[in-house]
Amino acid sequence: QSSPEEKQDSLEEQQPLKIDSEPLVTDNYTADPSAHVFNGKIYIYPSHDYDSGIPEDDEGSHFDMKDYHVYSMDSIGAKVVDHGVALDIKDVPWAKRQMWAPDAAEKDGTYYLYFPAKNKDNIFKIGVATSKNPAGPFTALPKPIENSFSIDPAVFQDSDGQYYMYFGGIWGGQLQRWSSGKYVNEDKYPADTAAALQPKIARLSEDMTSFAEAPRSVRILDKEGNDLKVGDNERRFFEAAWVHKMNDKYYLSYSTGDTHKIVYATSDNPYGPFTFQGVLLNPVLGWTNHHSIVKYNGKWYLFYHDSSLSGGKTYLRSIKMTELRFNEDGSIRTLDAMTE
Ligand code: FUB
Repeated sequence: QSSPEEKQDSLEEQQPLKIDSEPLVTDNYTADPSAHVFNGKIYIYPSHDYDSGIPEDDEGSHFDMKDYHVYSMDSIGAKVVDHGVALDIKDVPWAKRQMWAPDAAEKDGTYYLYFPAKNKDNIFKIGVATSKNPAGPFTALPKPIENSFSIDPAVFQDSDGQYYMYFGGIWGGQLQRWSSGKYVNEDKYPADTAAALQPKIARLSEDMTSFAEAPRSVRILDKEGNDLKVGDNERRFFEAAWVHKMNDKYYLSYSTGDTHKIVYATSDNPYGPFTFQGVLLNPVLGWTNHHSIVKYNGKWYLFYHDSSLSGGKTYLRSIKMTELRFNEDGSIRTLDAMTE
């Protein structure tokens, strides 16, 4: 029998698990997959990449997406069905460009598609569209969610029936421009030693189309209880927040952006603070790393993307999936995707 210290050591020495999955979709470029189980099937809500010809820059202008498709699978490993265009930017009165990573939720038989896009002033806002079918087509509300900003909405339904939206992303995602509570058209970051910018959370109203409260920051702490710092690029929040709950623990996973990893932190409360735990997915081929986690028939699955199908073009990505493995203590095994 091993002592707790020895067990800890062996977990720390664990090697990453190698994964090598095939793209789920090969006739479109797809990214940022948000997966959900609705009516016993797996539905995937990804971004729809295409080559707009816009040069790459730090604001992500090359991600100039203009519609969404929804995909479904009857079960794990089943054929992936493309349900066609679920929402087109021309049908969203307030949105002008860059339909980035979406998510979806269901309540009382209505499906809600949440999506970020830039408005006429080049400011990211988060919109909602509804449908009676999880595959769409969706009808957009005429205005974005009041008090919404930045990118990457992820809606988590808690066991008590409450829904929370996590959102935000720095750099091109503009979170840094809202530090004062108002939009400032300038990219200023706190010093490297200051607390990092944090993802936001807002509980959704009963109607699912508005915030029930002002968005709050979600603190992410190290094991000593200190906020992760701006200069801690290996661990601090960049974009792509996702929350799942396992054994009464909330797992917040997110991308570290310029260090290209998906990492995770845990908490006993959906509002946090969360304590940083480790790396869930090492860098993939392409600059961005973005994922979702869903339970299906008792197993947990990671949906992610890489740029393998386009031969490494960062703005032409493909969604993939693999099983996620947990250790007995609830920690997540690190996955190593192929990078070339
Ligand atoms: O797909 C556009 C953006 O790239 C997403 O919103 C980010 O999370 C990153 O994956």
